Amino acid sequence: MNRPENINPPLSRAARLRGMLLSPELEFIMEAHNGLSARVVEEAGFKGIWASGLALSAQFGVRDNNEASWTQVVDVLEFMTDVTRVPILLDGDTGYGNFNNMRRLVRKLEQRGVGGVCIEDKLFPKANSFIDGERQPLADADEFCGKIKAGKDSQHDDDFCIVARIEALIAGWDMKEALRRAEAYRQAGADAILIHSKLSRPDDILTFAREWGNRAPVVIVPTKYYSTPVEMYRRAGISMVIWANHMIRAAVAAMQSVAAEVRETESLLNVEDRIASVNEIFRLQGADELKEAELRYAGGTQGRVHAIVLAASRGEELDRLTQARPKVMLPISGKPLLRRLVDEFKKQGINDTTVVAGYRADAINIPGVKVTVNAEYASTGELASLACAQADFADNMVILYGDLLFRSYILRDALEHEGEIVTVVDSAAAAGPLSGSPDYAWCSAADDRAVIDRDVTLARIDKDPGGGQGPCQGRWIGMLRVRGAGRQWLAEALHELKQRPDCHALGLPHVLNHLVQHGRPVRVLYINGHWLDVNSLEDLDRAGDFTQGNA
Ligand code: SPV
Ligand code: MG
Repeated sequence: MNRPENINPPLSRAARLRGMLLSPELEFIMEAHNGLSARVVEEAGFKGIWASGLALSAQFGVRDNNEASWTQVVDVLEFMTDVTRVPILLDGDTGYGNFNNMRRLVRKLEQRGVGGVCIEDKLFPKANSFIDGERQPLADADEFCGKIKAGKDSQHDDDFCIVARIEALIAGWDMKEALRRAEAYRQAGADAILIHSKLSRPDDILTFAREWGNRAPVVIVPTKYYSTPVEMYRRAGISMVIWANHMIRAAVAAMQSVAAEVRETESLLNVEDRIASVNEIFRLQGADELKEAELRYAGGTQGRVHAIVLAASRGEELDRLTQARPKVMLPISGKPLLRRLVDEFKKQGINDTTVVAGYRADAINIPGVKVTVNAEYASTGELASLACAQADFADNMVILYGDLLFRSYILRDALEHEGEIVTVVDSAAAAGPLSGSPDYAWCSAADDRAVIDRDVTLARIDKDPGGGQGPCQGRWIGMLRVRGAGRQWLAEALHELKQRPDCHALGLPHVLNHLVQHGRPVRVLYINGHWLDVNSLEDLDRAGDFTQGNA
């Protein structure tokens, strides 16, 4: 297929690094030492990154003497290239060995998307140029030329850049030696020359640039002569400036200041506003992208189940026990009912829970649940409570009363059921009579405990045991599972029922009957005991036994 002429493939990072070295503009790259700092540097607008040997060793907490292995360095580079698009120039020290190590280094760097490497003409293991520089031995120039050639011969991408760094001025040699080496390295194939100086003024650098006369791009590191205006470098025809260690130094200063202050004041108050927010860290980590990916690949929130717990009522029958708290906060064997429910949810991987509270909503203090209040709880039923949670409706949810206790398999089976709307019906309760105000259920077929997964649907739910046709098939336990189209059916039912003048008095059974009447298949999952709800003091005793495994 012909490519339209005006569309070019994006340039590789190596090509962009090469472009910066060759451009007539003065270019700047900034140090970074891990994925996060690389991202910060790119966001600040730098067109390239210096993966500094000093900063990389420092972030490991080791010295800049090749104490970190080259593969450890390359592993960090992978994190850096993963989160950025701009080219990275690695400070490859001496190439971590001889010509052969250099060949392997170049291949590995290309594989990880690094745009180029800078090697310096010292001996392995090297030391930082600013520590006793003049006592540092230089590499033999011929041997170093072999290393450059070996690197160039092993690169696959023609644009991969090898920058040769001259340490002659650092090691106490003269300008002549620096120029002699620069020319030899250029002839060996170096794409640019980095001339390093530890003077506090740029004199050496400017002399070198003048004598060099642009035979190959010149790169500088003005760590020591930082007060020089960059305009001087422009005029001197310098190609690229490396700000070589300023991210690691900024991080260290900030960490020292915050650590000291928090240690001293035993408080976070003074530091909170001057450090990055947790949300900013999430942003830099790319949390939003993961959310989008979930939508694309995991069906968004479809995979996640949201629990909605109706817990607005006081539980009057429990009298003084519920004076200061709603029923769901009553402790059963030392643990509030709602806490037990949330623990059951977690067992099934449900981590999103909305509780619709009403009576003494303020007393609901279970961590990790969202509390929504039905302010009209005293004069409305469950339909109104459910409507309060409508904003949290999900494609996959379970809706249940807050006073339920059940064995874990009941929720698990409800979640595994494939129906769009599934009611859990206890067939053991069909024999009745039942205490409390049970919801009797009439179903398309009775529970045949010999057959698993029969396609049974709900016909009606009623508080009156004579409210359906013939004897009921069981009791709805107050658990409803909704998924896929079921969510829409439920929303429509709520909308239609809210138009009724008696809507304030309607409960969940009305919603289920409405769905059935409108031809929606409300499926039945039969169980046989293993649950209870808490309505009376008697129930409370039984609940204690239940949670201790005696019921
Ligand atoms: C580095 O950043 O590790 C460098 C530059 O090599 S310097 O520390 O200035 O030598
Ligand atoms: Mg270095």
